[in-house]
Amino acid sequence: MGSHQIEQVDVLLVGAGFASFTLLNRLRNLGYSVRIFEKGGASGGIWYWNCYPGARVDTDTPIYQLFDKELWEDFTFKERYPGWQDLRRYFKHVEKKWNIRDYTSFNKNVDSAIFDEGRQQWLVECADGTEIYAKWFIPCIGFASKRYTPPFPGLGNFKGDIYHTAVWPQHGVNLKGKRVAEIGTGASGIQVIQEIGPVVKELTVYQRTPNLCLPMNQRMLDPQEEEEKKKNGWYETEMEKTRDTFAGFSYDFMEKNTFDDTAEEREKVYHNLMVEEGGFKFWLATYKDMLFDLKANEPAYNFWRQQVLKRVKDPEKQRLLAPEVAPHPWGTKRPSLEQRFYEVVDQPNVKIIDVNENPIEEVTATGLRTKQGLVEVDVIILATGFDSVTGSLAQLNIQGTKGGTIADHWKDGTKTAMGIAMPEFPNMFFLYGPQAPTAFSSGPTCTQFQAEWVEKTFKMIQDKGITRLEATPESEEDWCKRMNEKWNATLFPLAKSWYQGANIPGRKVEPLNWSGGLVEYVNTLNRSLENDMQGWKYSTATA
Ligand code: N01
Repeated sequence: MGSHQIEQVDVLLVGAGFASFTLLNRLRNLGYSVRIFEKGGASGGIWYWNCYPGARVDTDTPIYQLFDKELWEDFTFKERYPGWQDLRRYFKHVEKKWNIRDYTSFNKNVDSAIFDEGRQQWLVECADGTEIYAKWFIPCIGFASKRYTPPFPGLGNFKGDIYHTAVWPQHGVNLKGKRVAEIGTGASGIQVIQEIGPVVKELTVYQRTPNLCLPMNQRMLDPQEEEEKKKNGWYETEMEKTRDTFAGFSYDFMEKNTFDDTAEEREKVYHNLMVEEGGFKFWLATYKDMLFDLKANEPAYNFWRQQVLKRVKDPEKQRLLAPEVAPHPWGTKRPSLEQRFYEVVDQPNVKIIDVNENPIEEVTATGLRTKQGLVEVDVIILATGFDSVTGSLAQLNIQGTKGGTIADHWKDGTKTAMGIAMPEFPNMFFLYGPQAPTAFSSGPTCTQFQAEWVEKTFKMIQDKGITRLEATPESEEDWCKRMNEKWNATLFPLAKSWYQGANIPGRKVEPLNWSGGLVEYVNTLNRSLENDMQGWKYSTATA
């Protein structure tokens, strides 16, 4: 056979979720040829993989979607916090409206990308051998695409079924009447537990750190009411508000410190945020010093604990779920939004084992052994999370101009220029990844603001005739310094969390998400384009 013709595009996007959809639309409108390669069999990004029982988003309508009116004017979610099925229905809607499928190849697992200096292009290769040249390479693979399974001794010997929440079977699993072990109480674990607790025969939860959950206050949406809200401008107003907030929600911290209020006033504020309003307001619409000052954090934990104690009757479960001494400052690990979690774990068929007191010594053919003895189960559910934030990109063989991979670039610590690019990796941006507001923001909001900047940058690329664009080392250095300054001013370093990579044994503990807020983030991105693109070095076809 002669040499084969390799397809060439202007822009290759990896992953078929919010980020790549909005980028596809924007860049295609600028006249670029764009393709999406997606590893899964359908679009939805995390909502393709996250289809475990009870999986749903914890950002409320209308902001968990793309902000384009043409998309939301004729689509309405069923619930305030949509579940994975409804989110998939949404992605189908966007696909159709924007004709995305014609530009997307599914089951294309990108596993290598090498920058070809001669052509000034990326040669990208998939696991099935597909190759493509792209002038611009933009992975949009999120922060949770590398799952983590702890090395429990004997896990391979288990004769029953093992499922990880991050790769739940697309056909579903019937757990009715089964004896189930569930490991992990992060967002995925909490949702699984509250969903399956009522249907399984026995559920044993292996908890390492209690999740300081907040009530979701879920409700069905009334389609007519939503239509009214669309007509009277509420959707647009809510979406617009996200531009001025710390985390890209439609609400923000109060302009008040905790002790500006009396104890009685505080109680009312906390009650309103946690019980009446629900959702993340107790976290992100509270006193502005709660995440910065340990003293200010204490009353928040105490209030939270009293609410939980009211809902859990079993004293041992009270001790494990809402301990007298806070496991970490409130809000420094991701709080989950629960629907009926505390009532479900309080059921007699649900048992909690604290793995700090009783580590999992061994998984046998029939169950899990701790020093309390063997618990025999039919199914093990691993809700043990991800090699979060950096794992997604670092697992790929993406080689920069000096031959090293991204994992090599980060061998002494994660470093990026503004959480969107890296020196030595020209003509490449990444969205919703390390050192961006990522896990401290609402996903669609963060990615849309990043995509707006990418669009602006591509306009400059066109205007200036740029063929190669690379972040400067100074820009990277400056960003890492600012990452640390912002992080160290908060209470976040005090929690052993995946926000700083502390969930993976042996991994360097370091800030992985920008904790300075979205507004400052977007301003920094924009400033980098000023003064003839001061944060970047570039060359043009004629240079
Ligand atoms: O993962 P996690 P996740 N032995 O890392 C425990 C998004 N998300 O899939 O806390 C025993 O949070 C670990 O314990 P500890 C969202 O951003 C969103 O739940 O480290 N246990 C923890 O309890 C979310 O925050 C949605 O002490 C072990 C759990 O496993 C992020 O994804 C839904 C262990 C892992 O929790 C990740 O969520 C789902 C060990 N050796 C996901 N190792 C929504 O929108 C780990 N654990 C609602």
